[in-house]
Amino acid sequence: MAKSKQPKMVAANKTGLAASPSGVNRSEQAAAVLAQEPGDTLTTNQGLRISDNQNSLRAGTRGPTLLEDHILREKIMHFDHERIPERVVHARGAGAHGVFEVYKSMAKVTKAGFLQDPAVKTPVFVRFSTVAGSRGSADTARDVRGFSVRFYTPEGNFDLVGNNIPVFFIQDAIKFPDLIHSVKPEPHNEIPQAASAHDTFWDFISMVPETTHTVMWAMSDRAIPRSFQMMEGFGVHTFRFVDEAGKASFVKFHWKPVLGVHSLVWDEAVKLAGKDADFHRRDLWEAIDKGQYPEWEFGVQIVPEADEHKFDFDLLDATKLIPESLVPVKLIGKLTLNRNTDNYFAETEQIAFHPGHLVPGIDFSNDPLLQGRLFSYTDTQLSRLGSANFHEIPINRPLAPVDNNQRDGHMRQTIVKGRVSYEPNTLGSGCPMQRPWEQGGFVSHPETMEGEKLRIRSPSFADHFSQPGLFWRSQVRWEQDHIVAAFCFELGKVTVPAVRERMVATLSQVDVVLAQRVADGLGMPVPPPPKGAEDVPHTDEPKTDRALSMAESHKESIVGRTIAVLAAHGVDGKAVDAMRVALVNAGATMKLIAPNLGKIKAAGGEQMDVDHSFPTVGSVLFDAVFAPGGEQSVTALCADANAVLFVKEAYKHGKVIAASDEGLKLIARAAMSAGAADGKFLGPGVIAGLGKVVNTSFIKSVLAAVAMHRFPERPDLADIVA
Ligand code: HDE
Repeated sequence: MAKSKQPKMVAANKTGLAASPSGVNRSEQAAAVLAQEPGDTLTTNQGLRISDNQNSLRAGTRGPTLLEDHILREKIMHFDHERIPERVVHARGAGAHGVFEVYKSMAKVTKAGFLQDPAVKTPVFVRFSTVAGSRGSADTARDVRGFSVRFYTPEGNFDLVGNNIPVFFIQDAIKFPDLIHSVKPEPHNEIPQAASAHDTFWDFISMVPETTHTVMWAMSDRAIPRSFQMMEGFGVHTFRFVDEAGKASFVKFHWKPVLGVHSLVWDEAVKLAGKDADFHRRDLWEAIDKGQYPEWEFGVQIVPEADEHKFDFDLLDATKLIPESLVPVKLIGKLTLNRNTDNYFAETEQIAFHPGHLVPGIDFSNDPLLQGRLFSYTDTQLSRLGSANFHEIPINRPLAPVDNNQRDGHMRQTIVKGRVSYEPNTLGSGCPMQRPWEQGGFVSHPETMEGEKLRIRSPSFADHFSQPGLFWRSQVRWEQDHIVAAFCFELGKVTVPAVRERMVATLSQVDVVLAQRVADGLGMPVPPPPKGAEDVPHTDEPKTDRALSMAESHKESIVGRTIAVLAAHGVDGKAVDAMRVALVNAGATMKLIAPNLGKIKAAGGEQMDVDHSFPTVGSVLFDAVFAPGGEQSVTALCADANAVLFVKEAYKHGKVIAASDEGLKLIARAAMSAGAADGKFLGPGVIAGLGKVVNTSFIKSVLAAVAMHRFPERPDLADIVA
């Protein structure tokens, strides 16, 4: 019998996280939780060593199983209960650990401890999600993405539970269940999964004009990001910063991705749902695994309290953003994700975010949507995680000491000693004691309140169309084209004509050209705006705002991009190697795709490993395509329908197509098959390298083109058959 080894117990901090690569010292929490590595002896949950895990206990070799088999019963019982209810929204998510560092002290505006010292690395856990789909749905559905960040600060957990879209559909929390019921699969038949393109969603949206702004964003390519690493994050609501002296200012929170903001195109997103439903979570996992840590800069828009009423919109209205042209975003820190989870369920599934998890120096505003969220998040954790003690699950434990008089409850973990569990007390020397603001206690910002008790929407929330118009006007032509196409797709799936009509009438209040183009796509006239539309307040200032367009995003880097190289036997191996070196040095990944797995023999006789065969992948999984030369290879690929489709699709999706030497024939073959004018792909983003040698200037142009991300402005895309 093998010598039995004790299970290795790894000391971890209170969050249950083993020492992080960030070097954050959390050893003082080490005693609280032990993360475990698998040992070498199989046991029951009571530590009993198991001698046979293959056969249940039965009466005779062919007899019935005995109820006595406590080992079988324990194992099956645990298995039966291994699922918890999925989140009612944001069910599908992916998470990772990291650190946050502030650039310089923000003491002038907030006393929040983690925003004071650039030398401090605050541990974080981030969870990205889609909203509507179930846990097993596809990553690339058209949807808002959740962007939740937990800061484990010495003053307690601060959760910034945001989205990748800066505004929200509704103004008042009381409408949230209606909104979500409308977008979720319809209740009678549970169809469709993870999609807003159905009657009930558009029925609701077309009846509730305050949704228009967020709907414009949701119909843009922001709702189909290329990667979690390439999307922005927003706190959405207006919060407050409060300084040591108690002076408050309003603040909006932003996350700006270092890799820029980039998206998929719709046809790609649809195909990806089949080719790789885990496209986004895989991308995040692999980036961290490779040490290419995803980064975002933390930004704030600060508005002095005195300026609260200076805007054409209400700061408390979550359907409005503050245009960056009016209040610039100040970048104040950096978030780096540097460690994948050890266990998806224990960490990503069990983390329980809450917008009410604050630290002194950060406070709420009276946004009625935010106020409603403050009830919902604790409430939902009770049914999801099953106990009032969910804060004791390792991923939810604050680093800050937890000391109060709460005891007992389902699955209580902490054993608090002593007989005192009340306050005030003398038997426990008055402990634990409350702390005033000066000693780090949380004090709600004192705000003067007066008014009648009413169910009413403030008239300052009434302008539902100015900002959707600003968003529309700020998009470049191809972005507008994609928005029109998305509306045509979604409303085209609506079966009730009256819903389509109401929605197009709504769009006519945003922009007449938008409404006309969508109406044309749906084969209907633009209906007149609803009664009273002329009385709705409206402003066309500012005219545009650069920050609203993804076309303006920076495009200097190809980090995180994956480039497909199409090859068969006889490929120009030198070209492949030269490209591989250049891409890897620039932080990208190259994959060799061939008709079959295994190895191919290059023209020079060298063997090359194939990463994927054509039938197992598709161009949608890659950011760009390179077709190297080699007569034999190119001849084989030109005769391979999968290879030709690969190039056509990549072109149709606006991706870089590069070819050297005979590789150009494959591009020509694809262009011919795609019905391109004169049998040519016109570009931009089509890079041809002539001659046998793949030289520096060719490679440079390929890298520069990949950094541009996509070329959706290609004039011939509509004609390409792929
Ligand atoms: Fe949420 N939301 N929400 N939400 N939300 C949840 O809490 C809710 C809203 C957001 O990665 C739930 O733990 C109400 C805005 C994210 O675990 C639930 C209202 C924004 C996540 C809930 C809103 C968000 C959630 C479901 C209207 C952007 C995923 C599971 C008042 C600022 C968190 C859970 C994670 C999750 C309620 C509106 C973002 C039911 C009632 C606005 C990113 O409590």
